[in-house]
Amino acid sequence: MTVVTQASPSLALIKYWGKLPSGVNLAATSSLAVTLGALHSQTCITDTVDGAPVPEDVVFVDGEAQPLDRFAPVINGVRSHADFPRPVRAESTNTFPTAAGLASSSSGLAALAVGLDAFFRTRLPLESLSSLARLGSGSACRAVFGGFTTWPAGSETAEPFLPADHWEELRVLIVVLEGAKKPVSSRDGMERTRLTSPYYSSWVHTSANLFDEGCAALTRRDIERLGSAMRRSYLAMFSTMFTSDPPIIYWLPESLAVIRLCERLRAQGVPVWETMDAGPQVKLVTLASSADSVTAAVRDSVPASRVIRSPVGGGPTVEVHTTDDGQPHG
Ligand code: 2P0
Repeated sequence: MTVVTQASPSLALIKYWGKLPSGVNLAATSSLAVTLGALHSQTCITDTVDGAPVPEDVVFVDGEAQPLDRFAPVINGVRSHADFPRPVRAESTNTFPTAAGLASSSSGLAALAVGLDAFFRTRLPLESLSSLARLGSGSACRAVFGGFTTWPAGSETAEPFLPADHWEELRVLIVVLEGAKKPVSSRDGMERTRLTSPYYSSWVHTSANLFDEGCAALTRRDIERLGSAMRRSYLAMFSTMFTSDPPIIYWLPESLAVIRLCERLRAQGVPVWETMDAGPQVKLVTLASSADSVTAAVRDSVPASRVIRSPVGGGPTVEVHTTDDGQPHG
């Protein structure tokens, strides 16, 4: 049997940055996120290669064998519920740059958890898969649900907040400035921030208010208020990174050029608000009616950029492939 799953990354509008000192990937701040329907991680899970059983778990991402540390808790967690546990081979590919601040770990780990559930026929509730995906990567707990999600501080699982069709006009323009892997992983960056930034506790405190504001604005489809809360969230998050020791600076000069462009566009009345994650890319939240003009303005301003336009995405999809006689392969 082979199972193929697809999941889209979870882009935080209000950010998770920093873990509680105990537990595994428990967030210090509540986050609110949107699913990026235009981007996908695809994961293929099987238990045989060339007709022979796989001897031990192995995971590939974009063709490269991976250390198992972040994948093993997810694989073992789902497999512990299986009637017929066996080693698996998982191959994941991304339709976008990996580990470059485009939330590839959120979609990759979510696709893995959902795929393992289908592979082992464990039929776990999505809440359990969210909790298991979190063991691999915090933001992955949001990506097992589509649409808009929340992940409360300290919670083992994310929650669906609003469906994708809540705001069909909403668009995210992903401005890709560089495809290289980030110099500091999110995991290391968060821990360094928690331990060394003098502003860390202020960030955690401020973030709680921004989360409430972001949720209320999203419910009312109020892009001005949502954009304002989003902007304060990412800038407060980066302020803790800049003030860590040593500082963490993911931005490129072009990132700032896009931020400045958004300011100019807003001054002209265009509803566009930016956010950034652990990488140099900038994501612009706008409405479908402004997407063309904003895309053109970005290309004029930063010709080396690539703009990917995304609607709000749905949840993961699963395909199960068996042999012609309906029996599992192997
Ligand atoms: C987020 N980010 O809320 C935040 C905003 C980046 C900036 O979650 O250590 O890969 O695996 O829990 O989830 C990226 O970090 O980190 C992230 P781990 P993750 O989307």
